[in-house]
Amino acid sequence: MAFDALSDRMQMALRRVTGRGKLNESDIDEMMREIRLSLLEADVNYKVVKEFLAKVKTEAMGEKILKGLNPGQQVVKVVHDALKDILGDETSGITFKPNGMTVFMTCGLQGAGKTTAIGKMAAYYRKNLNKKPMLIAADIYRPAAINQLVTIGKQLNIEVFEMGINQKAEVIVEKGLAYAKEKGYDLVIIDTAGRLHINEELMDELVRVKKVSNPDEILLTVDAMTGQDAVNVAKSFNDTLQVTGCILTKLDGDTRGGAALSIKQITGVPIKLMSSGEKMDTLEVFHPDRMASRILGMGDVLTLIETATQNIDEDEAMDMMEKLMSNKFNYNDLKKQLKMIKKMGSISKLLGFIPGMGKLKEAASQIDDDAFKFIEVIMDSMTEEERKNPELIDKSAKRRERIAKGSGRSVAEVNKLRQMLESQKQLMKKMNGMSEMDIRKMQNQVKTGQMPNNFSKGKGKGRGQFRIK
Ligand SMILES: Nc1nc2c(ncn2[C@@H]2O[C@H](COP(=O)(O)OP(=O)(O)OP(=O)(O)O)[C@@H](O)[C@H]2O)c(=O)[nH]1
Ligand SMILES: [Mg+2]
Repeated sequence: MAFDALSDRMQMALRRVTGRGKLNESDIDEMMREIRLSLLEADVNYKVVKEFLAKVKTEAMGEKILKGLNPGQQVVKVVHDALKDILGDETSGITFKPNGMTVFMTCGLQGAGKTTAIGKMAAYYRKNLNKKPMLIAADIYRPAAINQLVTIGKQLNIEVFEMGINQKAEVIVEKGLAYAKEKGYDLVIIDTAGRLHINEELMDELVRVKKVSNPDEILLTVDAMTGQDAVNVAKSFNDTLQVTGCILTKLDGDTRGGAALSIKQITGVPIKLMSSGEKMDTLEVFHPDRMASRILGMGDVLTLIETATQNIDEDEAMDMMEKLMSNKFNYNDLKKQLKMIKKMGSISKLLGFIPGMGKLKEAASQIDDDAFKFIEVIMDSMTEEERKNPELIDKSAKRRERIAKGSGRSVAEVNKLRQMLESQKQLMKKMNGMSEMDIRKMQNQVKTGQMPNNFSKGKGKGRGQFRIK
């Protein structure tokens, strides 16, 4: 997974200070040394590293911190905020025209993931904003490039405007836009040719495409795997085209983090979207605060909830949350939950979002669909009363035997399932700092699109435990 090494080292550095009642300057210096190494190793630009450390140092050494309660946790918050700042501070939205046709133009190096990201954006905004997208194939240097976009369009059932490779890119774009307008499309995304290196001729072509299309967004795709080299590339694209945002791609790969952590600070171009897979539904809005939390192992409950609400009925999800919190969770709920998980995607991906669960990710990636099946079979062989009142099963060995027999599974497996229910409850106890009102508040913010980005210190003794305010 992306940023694993960075994340591990940062967490190690923080462990030096979290949970400590008192901190002196040398504790902080040692932590800073480790953070510095972990950032440089992740190929973060040295200027960014320097600024980052200066910021952490000033804040962490502040009088308030050293005299305050739980200084360790306060330092974690300082590091989190500094990391969030270099990632871009606030979430940068994508601009849509209030009425009429919005136009996005893409640019980027060869193979950075432009064409793939175009398909993903079209699918994402169709699903989430009800847009009617059309794509324009203006990469005229390889016939295969047009075929690739056409294939993606077919797969998503989205129209692709193309005129082969014998017209100039700007001519295709001009005609494409006129066609889209006539057809009533309200989002047009232009695919452009990739460059191996920055090259004046092709840059000029992009300038001409920009001129005829007057795009609302000029999105630079940046391969997260390329480290801080990506920053120089971004700089030259930005100098010529005044890029409005970045799409960070291939975050599913084993990237170290250099590009993600350097690009905003050095070029001023915000990362707006991130893509983490070859499938068409792997695009997400980039939230600097959540990314910072993820890197520091603070989990990402909000993204989890957003993913959940995108794919399942919101009321059902909140109902489930409330049940989990109230400790009334039973087998019927577990059944529903498994169904939801199946709808949302892999369990390991979801676990990565929950605080403290990062380490379980790998274990969970081994859970396969077959395991789900046997769990379901066992639950099917419970009576409705048993499903509603798990303690009936806990209390009676006879019931457990009957259930095992009825499902054709072993008693040990039945017991495994009981443990699973229990661990779900335990998991949620970890989040028990949230009252029902907080949950509702959060739910509303998720609904209205304004996410809370403020983490507050937990009251617990645990190291670096943060709760959503
Ligand atoms: N794993 C992974 N692969 C990706 C991602 N985005 C794109 N790819 C793959 O990267 C390769 C290049 O992607 P394209 O979308 O064709 O890149 P491009 O920028 O359009 O390339 P050119 O048109 O040649 O300039 C393809 O094999 C994609 O499947 C991603 O987020 N994760
Ligand atoms: Mg392409």
